[in-house]
Amino acid sequence: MSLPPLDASQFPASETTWHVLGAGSLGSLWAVRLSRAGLPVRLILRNPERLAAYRAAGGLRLVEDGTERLYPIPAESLGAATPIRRLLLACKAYDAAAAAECLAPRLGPGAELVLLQNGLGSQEAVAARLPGRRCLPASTTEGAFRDGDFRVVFAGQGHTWLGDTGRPPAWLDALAAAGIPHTWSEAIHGRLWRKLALNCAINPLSVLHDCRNGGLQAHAGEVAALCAELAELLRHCDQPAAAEDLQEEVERVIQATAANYSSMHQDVARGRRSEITYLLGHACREAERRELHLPRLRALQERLQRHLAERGLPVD
Ligand code: NAD
Ligand code: KPL
Repeated sequence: MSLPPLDASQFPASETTWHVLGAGSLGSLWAVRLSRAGLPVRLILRNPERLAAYRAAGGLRLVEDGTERLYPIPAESLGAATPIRRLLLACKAYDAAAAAECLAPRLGPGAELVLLQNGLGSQEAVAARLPGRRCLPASTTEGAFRDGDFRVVFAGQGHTWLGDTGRPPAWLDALAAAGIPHTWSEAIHGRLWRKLALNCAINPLSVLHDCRNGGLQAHAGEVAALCAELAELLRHCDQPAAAEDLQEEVERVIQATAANYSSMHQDVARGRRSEITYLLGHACREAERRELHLPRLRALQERLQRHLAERGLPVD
């Protein structure tokens, strides 16, 4: 069977085309579902070499419920000139601003972006590079991981919240039709802050104690003290709802994910850069900006930075 061509230039982009930057875990998951629903999709890959590798691979491979399928979704490289109307930015937080800057000339006024980055700080950096475009932050509990080049495993059903204070875009219905469970949220910043606080309470300690999330049950006092400082920070950042019952939720998440290694633990164990700048780094910067004295959070950041530096990983 001959596969359809993967060259995006053979499929002119339309007003409704979804461009997806980053053929990694979440980008691939979104691209496949949008494409399966009959929506026009094109992937944006880093450079012509990655594009050639993608074509050689024949498309994206997604593994769902143990079954692998190939999806020959059209792709182009970052340097292409096609205008972009809708963009899913599906890279890590530390790559987001640079990617937005590269794509700025192709994103006309009124272009809409969904920002899938975890943590906080990257969304603002992206928006600053794209004045006049609508940047919608998102927070997701879906889980996926790469286990080969252009091969992604859908690991955990979840939900995505996205939004801003404007009117919900008409294309939300298409997301639902594509099987992407989501909720429009005007309070998206509160969600992002709450997730950041959970990540700050769990991820760094899981790295420093080199344990699965459940291993933190043996360090309950340390977790509780961190939660108290994180809740104080949230209240000073005008996020009182995100501060409510934080410790209880952290304990629930530790219990529910006891057998898992946190995402930061996995990054460090594999010698990969972590998103520390946009998680604990963001929390500490905001505390400093407000002249808040949060000694445990600061000490945690210093310990984590030392730990990363000893392993030759970026500390910020
Ligand atoms: P990933 O590393 O699997 O994928 C990111 C992809 O973006 C990579 O393929 C990378 O090469 C590509 N990329 C980076 N810069 C690029 C550029 N300039 N041009 C083209 N491609 C570029 O990352 P991921 O796991 O999909 O995570 C994306 C974000 O979602 C992160 O902030 C992460 O914390 C968050 N998140 C991920 C999961 C998950 O299960 N994977 C769950 C919740 C949140
Ligand atoms: O999101 C997480 C992560 O590992 O990044 C959880 C499971 C909440 C732990 O902080």
